[in-house]
Amino acid sequence: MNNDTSCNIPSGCEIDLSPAHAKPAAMLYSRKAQATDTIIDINGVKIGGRGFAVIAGPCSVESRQQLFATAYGVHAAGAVVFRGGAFKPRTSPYSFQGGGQKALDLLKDVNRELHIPIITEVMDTEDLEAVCQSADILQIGSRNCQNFSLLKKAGRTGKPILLKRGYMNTVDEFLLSAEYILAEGNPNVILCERGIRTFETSTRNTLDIAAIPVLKDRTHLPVVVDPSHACGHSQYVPALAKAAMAAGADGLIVEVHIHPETALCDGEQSLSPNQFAELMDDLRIMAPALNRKLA
Ligand SMILES: [Mn+2]
Repeated sequence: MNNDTSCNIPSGCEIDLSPAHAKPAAMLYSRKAQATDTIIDINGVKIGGRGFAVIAGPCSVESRQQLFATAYGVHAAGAVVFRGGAFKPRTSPYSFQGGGQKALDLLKDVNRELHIPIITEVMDTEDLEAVCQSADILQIGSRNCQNFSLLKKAGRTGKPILLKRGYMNTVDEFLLSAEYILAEGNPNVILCERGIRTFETSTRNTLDIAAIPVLKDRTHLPVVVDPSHACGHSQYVPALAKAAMAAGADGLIVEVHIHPETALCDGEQSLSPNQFAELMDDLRIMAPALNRKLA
């Protein structure tokens, strides 16, 4: 038996062991790095600061008719950014996976007609270029909150990014995911609390309302809330949306469908355009008491 392991092994190391970025004196997301709130400007639509920005639209792009009818409805009610999924991270491989490039083209058409900024999810680095062509804001979903290669590459596009909290991620982990984007030189990160997984089953997830003041304390980045995925039932969405505003969120992202009962995805948690308009009316009444201004 030969115990001499040093024989014939060359010395030195050909692997670069240094991290891609030198650690800053303070985390870029922190109030120490920047005391004042970040305000992200998307073609004149501001997210962060005193304004309260509401993003709305269907879970998925299904057809031109569905998309435009919903877009006109939410736009008239005061939504300032339009959402719609083209690439869907579905739990089952046998569920509708999204309309892909055709859906992206329809979103671009909505943007041209209504001059409303578009947000849509990017699931894969290979779709980044196509999504950047149609979207004003890239959404990184809950399941990809710790997909670090996607975070880095999406960060490098320079596009504003709405990062959803992973449903099993602590606030610290969530902030470090945001740091990945910031470290790429992209300061335009919007954080989104969308519910975490707990033992409770009467709602789809548990909206972590406390995460809003915690995040506002620890970071200068804007914080929006997704009450739709947090609870999973449309009848609870308005209450959670109002709680989010009261707790200090900078905005909402809400699922709205022209016909929730026939939606291909997340219909049970989608508001109709009329229900959405009622919610906006309530938020408009609440805002001055909270020193907020509905954008
Ligand atoms: Mn959805």
